This record gives sequence, structure tokens and C-alpha cells, in this order.
Amino acid sequence: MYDYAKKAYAEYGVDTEVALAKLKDIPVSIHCWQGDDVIGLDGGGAASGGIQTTGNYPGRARNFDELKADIKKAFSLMPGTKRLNLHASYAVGATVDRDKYEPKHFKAWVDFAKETGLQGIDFNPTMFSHDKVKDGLTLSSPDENIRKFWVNHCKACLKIAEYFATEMNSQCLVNIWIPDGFKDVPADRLTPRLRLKKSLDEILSVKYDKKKVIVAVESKVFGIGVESYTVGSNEFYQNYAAKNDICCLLDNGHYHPLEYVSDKIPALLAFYDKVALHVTRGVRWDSDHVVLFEDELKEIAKEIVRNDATEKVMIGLDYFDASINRLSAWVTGQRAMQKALLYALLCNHGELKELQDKSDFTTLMVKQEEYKTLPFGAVWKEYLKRENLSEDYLTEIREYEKEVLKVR
Ligand code: RNT
Ligand code: ZN
Repeated sequence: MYDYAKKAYAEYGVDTEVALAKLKDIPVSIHCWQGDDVIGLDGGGAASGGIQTTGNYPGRARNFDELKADIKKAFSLMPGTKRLNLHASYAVGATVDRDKYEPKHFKAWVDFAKETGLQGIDFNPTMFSHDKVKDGLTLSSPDENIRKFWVNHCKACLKIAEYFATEMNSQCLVNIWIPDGFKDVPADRLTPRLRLKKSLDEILSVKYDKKKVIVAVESKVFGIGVESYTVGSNEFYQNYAAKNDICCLLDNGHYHPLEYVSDKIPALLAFYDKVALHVTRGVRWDSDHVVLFEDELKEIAKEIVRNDATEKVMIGLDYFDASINRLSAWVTGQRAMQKALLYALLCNHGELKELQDKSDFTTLMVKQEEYKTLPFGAVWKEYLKRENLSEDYLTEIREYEKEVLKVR
């Protein structure tokens, strides 16, 4: 089947071997929080701040050891280059509050990442699920004590990120997302944003090694309970990032349903060295569904591949589903991302770009349709085989469910 596919793609000027070789080196940062419904290890409890995990599937990881075991199992069923994306709320054994977190609270994760053969660790300050989120506000709070607490938390996170980068010998992305916003019509949309700007300035005043740590800001148009206004909007963060030489993180569940992150990636690539992603799947008003091999995901992957931006676009996953087996959710989403990248790699983009430039939109449309029925599945299968995996991951997960998850 692979030989047949190889020939079929060759007719389009696509070398499947080149595609397979490239795919295994494109890093994908996998979020730890699918394993425990975004609860964390520092006592914050169920996710709050406009995000919510629904479902009560048995076997949620309840502590560090269980989470590590689940990550290890799930990651072993994922092909390609893997990174671990951690939230600060996954500090191990911390007895201090989040503003005082130190690298030592994350050493156990570094040990784990090394022993699991991961490429690097990425990091996120956790500014939700905590009693210092006052009236839904963090970095934009009018209460100076609250605002400072979260500024200090972010400063601490920059230090920890530098530690991760040094230990793993790989750049660490620090992604700042806040839940701040209002349920109903605000009386003042500007002042909270000015306070957020001030907070970010204070955070970035910390000395950190820009070669090791990349800071991103993640916007969101609304959340559960913050339907009318979010402080960290798209325009706010894009301007802040541009003026302060940091980068934007685009979460494709954070825009109006007819706005596409696939279109935003090239817009940002025209100005930025780095663009970070939270790949997720929005359904109506909600984001965070398990990533599937769907049209928008394919378009996102195309923008990364055809613009030669696999080193510029930092791919991270962000979804959480508690209604199905959590390991299956993890693997399904990661494999969908890999499939989309492979699909994008198996395309003669040069030829298609030329058709566009010649305004031959007729041929362009016909060719793009032809690609859809090429034997993609056979190349995917071959990729898995070379990664010592098979298409079936559920059998192993079911066994793990029976032996490990069900007895928790
Ligand atoms: C929330 C953001 C944010 C979180 C994670 C847990 O809408 O997408 O990135 O999902 O940090
Ligand atoms: Zn996100």
C-alpha cells in the first residue's frame, strides 16, 4: 500500500520519504492538563475562570504519580517529537503560594521529561482556580495586592521557565493567559486593559534570557461567565506583543466562529519571528474539545508547512475532555495534529502557489480537490510503522483502563 501511495504522490511531484522525514522532527507540545481535568497538584480544585471540564469518566489522575503514569502511557502511543506543556498549578510538593514558586518545585517534572525522552518543557502561569482570583480578575485587578500577587507569580514562572530551558537544553515557551473579564456590559473597558499593560510591563522587567525563554500572550474573545468583555483581547495582545518584542499565542477556540486561526498565522508571520499556537477544537461557543482531523486543522497545518514555518510556529495542544477515556482523548488529539501536518507535507505547494499567481483558479480548485482522495492513509500507516506504532491505540488504552484506571 505504501509503495502504491508513494507512486501516486510522486505523480504530483511529492516525495513521501521527504514528508515522513520532516514530520517526525516537528515538535508538538502536549498539555499535561488533559490527564486530570485541569485540576492541578497545588490544591486549586476544579478549573474556574471561564473554563470548564465536563464529564465524569472514571480514572482521573489524582496525584503526581498517577498523572506521570498516564502521561507516560499516552505519550508512548503518540508518534513524533514530543514536548511537555505544564501549568504552574502542577508544582510538586509546594508548601508556598504561587507567587513564591521556585524551580525546585518542578525538578521532578524535569527528571520525568528527561527519563521519558521529551524534547523540552513549556510553561504556563496558572491564574485561575485560586482564591487570589478576586471577582474574576488577576493581572487587571483594581486591588493592588491581588494584581501584585499575580505579577509576582508570572515573574516566578519566568525563572522556572529559564530553569526548564537550561535543564532540557531547549527553549521554553511561557504563555500568559488570564481569565479576566465581565459577564455583563462594563462601565469601563479601558482602565482594566491599562492595568493589564502595566502588569505585563512589570513582569517583563525581570531579567530573563531571551534566547532561552519565549514569552507569549494568549487572547480570548469571551469565556463562561465573562461573556461581555475580556481584558486580554486579540487587539490588545497583538499590539502589546508587537511593541514589546514578545509573541502572540493563537488558540483557535478563542475567536468568533467564522474567524480562522489558519488565516491569522500568515498575518503574524509577516511581522513576528515566532508564533505560538494552542490547537484545540471549538464547538459553537465553547473551545477545548478534543482535536480531530478536520478542515480547519488541515488549514492550520498547511500554513505552517507551506510557509516553511515549522521552526517559527510553536505547536501546542490545549483541550480537555472528561467525558471519555482521558488517555484516548490525549492520543486522538495528538495524532490528529500529526495527521494534519503529514497531510500538509504531502502536497506540492510550489505548484499550487504558481497556479494562484497565474490566476489559474480553475486548475487550482481542481487540483486541491484531487489531493483529498490521494492514498493519504497508506502514508500515515507507514509513518506509524516507522515509529513502532500501529493505527490501533485503543486496545492498549482499554487494557490500561481495566488494569489501572478502573481500580483508582
Ligand atoms: C483558556 C485558555 C488556556 C487554558 C489552559 C488550561 O481558555 O485556552 O490556555 O485552556 O491554559
Ligand atoms: Zn489555550
